[in-house]
Amino acid sequence: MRRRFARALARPLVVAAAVSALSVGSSGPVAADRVVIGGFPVDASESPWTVALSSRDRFGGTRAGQFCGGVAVGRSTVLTAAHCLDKEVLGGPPERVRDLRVISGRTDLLSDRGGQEVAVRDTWVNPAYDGASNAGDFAVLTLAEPLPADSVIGMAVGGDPAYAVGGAATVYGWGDVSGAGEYPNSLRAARVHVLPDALCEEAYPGDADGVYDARSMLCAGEATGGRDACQGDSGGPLVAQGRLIGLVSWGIGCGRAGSPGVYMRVSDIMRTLGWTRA
Ligand code: 4AZ
Repeated sequence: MRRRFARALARPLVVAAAVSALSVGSSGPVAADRVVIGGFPVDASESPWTVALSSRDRFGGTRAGQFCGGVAVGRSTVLTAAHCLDKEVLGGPPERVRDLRVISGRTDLLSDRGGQEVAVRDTWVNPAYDGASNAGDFAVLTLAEPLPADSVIGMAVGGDPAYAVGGAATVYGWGDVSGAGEYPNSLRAARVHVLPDALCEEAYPGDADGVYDARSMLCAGEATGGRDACQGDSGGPLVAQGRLIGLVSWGIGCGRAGSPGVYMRVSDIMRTLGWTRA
């Protein structure tokens, strides 16, 4: 089945139903071998810059209202995917979502303790974002209060060796672990590789699912499939050599050979925003 990136997110009730039916917590047997897709459990302290985007009003309280990922690049600045703030996802413009928050430093979404929840004071969605091609899929959130200084990750500037094809990278999130709507309660990570642009250009030449643009996007996963981001991971970090290189954005399905994950290229986000230094 071909699955567009925003489908599950656009139907929050599907997410809520899947959660109560499946309970794929880190203690469950299902979670042991399949995770983000093909991943493993991590503690939030190992990636303190990975945040959950949350609205309990919109997505229900079971998993603290988590619906997307994000990454702290400044104490009060979080990057996420533009499609996470689509009106189809949020039911209206982001400023109408009264309880839009980021949750930082919390591994298990079922626990009300650990880490902190910080209100989003302002949202800026890239005006060039195009939901048809998936171009420009990033947004900037400004927090009402700063996160601890050690919760911030540095961004890899253009030309950083962290972007090198073949390099190891890790993606983090609370997204679907199977591609069938199984949302874990605890944070996961998957080890992937930066793949040649040609693989994504071949996989996504420009049909209804999106167009791979090597300048602004980054191709990652495993050529043989198996490890990948999935629904609910969007906006979260792809990290290589300790620096942020990508934001989870889109793809067809999850973990399938021949359909790698597509990420926003962080160096291009920086260029667009006029951020010259990490
Ligand atoms: C999503 O909807 C999503 N396999 C993110 C990444 C991929 C697919 C879907 C890539 O958040």
